[in-house]
Amino acid sequence: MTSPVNVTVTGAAGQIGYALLFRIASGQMLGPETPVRLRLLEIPQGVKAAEGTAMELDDCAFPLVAGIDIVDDPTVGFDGANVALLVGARPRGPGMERGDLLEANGGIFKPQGQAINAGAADDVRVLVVGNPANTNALIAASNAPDVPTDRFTAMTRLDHNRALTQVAKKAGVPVSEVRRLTIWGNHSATQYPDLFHAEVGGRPGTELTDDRAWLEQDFIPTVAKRGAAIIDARGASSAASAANAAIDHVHDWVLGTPEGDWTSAGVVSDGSYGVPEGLISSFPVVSQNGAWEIVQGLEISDFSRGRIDASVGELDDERAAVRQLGLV
Ligand code: NAX
Repeated sequence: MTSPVNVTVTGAAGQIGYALLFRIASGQMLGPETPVRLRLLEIPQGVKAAEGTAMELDDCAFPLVAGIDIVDDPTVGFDGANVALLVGARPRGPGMERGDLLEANGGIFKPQGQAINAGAADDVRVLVVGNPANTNALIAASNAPDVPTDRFTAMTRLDHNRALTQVAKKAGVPVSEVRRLTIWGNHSATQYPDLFHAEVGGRPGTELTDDRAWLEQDFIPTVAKRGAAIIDARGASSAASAANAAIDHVHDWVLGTPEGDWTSAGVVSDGSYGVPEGLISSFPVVSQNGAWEIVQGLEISDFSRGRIDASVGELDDERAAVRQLGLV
């Protein structure tokens, strides 16, 4: 057996943390041969609940778990981390403006970036789940100058998975027959789920995009507003599906994406597709040899261009706001 991989999960006592840790521990994220040492990072008020989660992890007697630590200091939490899942974040409170939200999250992701820079393992891979995920990832990356920026990613895999199922239902095919779909831009209501390059049941996705009424009034808003629909139905935000997406993202990052398909992830832009360099934006990506690569050469229709630009514009505004706050 290989030596254990150090996995740090922030917000470990929260609802996504609770859905996530057991799946990591069971081997679903890094594979059935890879032992994990779990580090649960919480704020002091969350430590007791995290201890309860750790007790339950103990009670599962997972053979792959090499140890569990519970900490409230990011410097300790990220020391030696190979995989860091940044789930804990500050939610938007009543009357909070976007600037206040970005500032509050800067207070979390700036010190976490610094702690990753100071002590994480050389091969650290970071996935930011906590919202606003793209800009939180940008803040963390900007405060970790010694870590390559391509190790910082933001989660749009939940949006990708949501889109897969909507398309499969519309076309009456299994989810496994929907390929090469893309989420572009920000993990927010401006995100753009793109079907123009998709293959659905062996047929081109444009057979679906030709139905503009469905595309614009049903598919795109259903995917983009799914989070709000879940809150409305469940009385709580997405948790198990968010944890599942985080597992998928890290699994594919480390172990590779399937041949002939791609997925979506928030990765640092190299200027591809006109997305300003340095923004952490969702793109079509493949993972090879443990690194994400943006899929190149896709033709972008006028319809897609407008939608991508709108979402990327929002990311640009967020970057300007956190620059002004001195966070990046
Ligand atoms: P919860 O409120 O259940 O849990 C958050 C946990 O984070 C709490 O236990 C809290 O004590 C902890 N925490 C807060 N600040 C921390 C810090 N500085 N260090 C360590 N821990 C800290 O939220 P949950 O439902 O688990 O959601 C977590 C985050 O995921 C939220 O920001 C949420 O908006 C975001 N989501 C992102 C999604 C995505 O697709 N990218 C989808 C699901 C979810 O909405």
